[in-house]
Amino acid sequence: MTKKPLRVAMIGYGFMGKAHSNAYRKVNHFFPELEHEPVLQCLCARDAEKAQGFADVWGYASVETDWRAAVARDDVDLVDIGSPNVTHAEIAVEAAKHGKWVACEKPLAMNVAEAEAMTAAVEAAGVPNVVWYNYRRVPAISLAKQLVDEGRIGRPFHYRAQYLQDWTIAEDVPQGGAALWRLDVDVAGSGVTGDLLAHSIDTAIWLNGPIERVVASTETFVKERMHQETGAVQPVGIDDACMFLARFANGSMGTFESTRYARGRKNFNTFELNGADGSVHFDLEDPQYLDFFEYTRPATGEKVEDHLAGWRRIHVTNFEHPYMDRWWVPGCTVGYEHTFVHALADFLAGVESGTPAQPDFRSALGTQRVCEAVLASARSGGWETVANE
Ligand code: SOE
Repeated sequence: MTKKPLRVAMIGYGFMGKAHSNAYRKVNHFFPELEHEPVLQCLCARDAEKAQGFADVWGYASVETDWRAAVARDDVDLVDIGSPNVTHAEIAVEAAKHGKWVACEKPLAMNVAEAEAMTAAVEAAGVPNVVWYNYRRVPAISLAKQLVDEGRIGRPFHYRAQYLQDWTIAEDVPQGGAALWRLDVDVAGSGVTGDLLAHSIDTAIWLNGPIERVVASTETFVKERMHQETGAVQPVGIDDACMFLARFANGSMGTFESTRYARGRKNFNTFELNGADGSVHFDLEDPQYLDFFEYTRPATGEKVEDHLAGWRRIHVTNFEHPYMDRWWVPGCTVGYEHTFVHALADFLAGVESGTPAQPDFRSALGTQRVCEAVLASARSGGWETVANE
């Protein structure tokens, strides 16, 4: 099949620039039926030398140092925003105006106002759009979604999520600048709420439906840090830790906790959903497994109440499991980078079939609304209603 070239302008060469570039390079090898073929057309970043270095390693055909030039190019079809959060809105809106497809790293924006403007822009332009909430594409998490859709959880009662890291405990970690912009509120928008809980919220909404109300508490443990770019010691404006309670539209209750101060936890992203008929549990530090407790067999309604009742540990590597027929033989695992390949494959397949893959900008706007309600509640101390559509 002759493929349609999809010429990509990648904005940013950090952690996500690498993760996305890897997906563009691999996707056609493992999803050969796709009609599109990503072409690494242009890498855009402010530092020309570093941008060229990255472009050389990954095979980008050219380099731009001004994102406005990159998004205006006639030889670019898709703009991928992998630069810090503060840049997302302006680039996305401009890219949409130029009729480009837009892929944006999470969280969609600094706040709801920006996310609304971005969503309006891509929808007005009618351009394909996607947000890289990659964890939906962990095979075990996709399997959890399948179990929910198959009715194996039944009436949901509880959803609990944790997202824990430990890399900002030292007081001499600066804020701002390369690799550390996540600590600078003017660049990141918020701390763990937008960076980590946004993932947990996206997964939760996907598995358990809309969140209606939240009550939250946040803490900033280290109050001042040196800013890497100015050398000045400045107040820290981000939330270092956040916990919140949630009420879902389906009547279930949720608890969410996130911090960058959980010593020993590197990327500990877990959730558990408990329903009348079953439960699922997932832990990203053990990502090949999904734990499932079956109480009611959906086909027969039979209750599993005998001496064999118990949690089942599913090694999610069989051909029957989501995405796993694309990779190796059963028992061989896939990892973090594959989630981006899956996300890209679903995005392209969605455009090609006419049924857009999720999460698109509108879906990510929903997550942004929950984040904003969480931060508002942390300030007010009371329950906040999520401004769902
Ligand atoms: C933060 O440390 C971070 O890199 C997030 O920004 C990513 O979204 C997350 O997946 C891994 O952790």
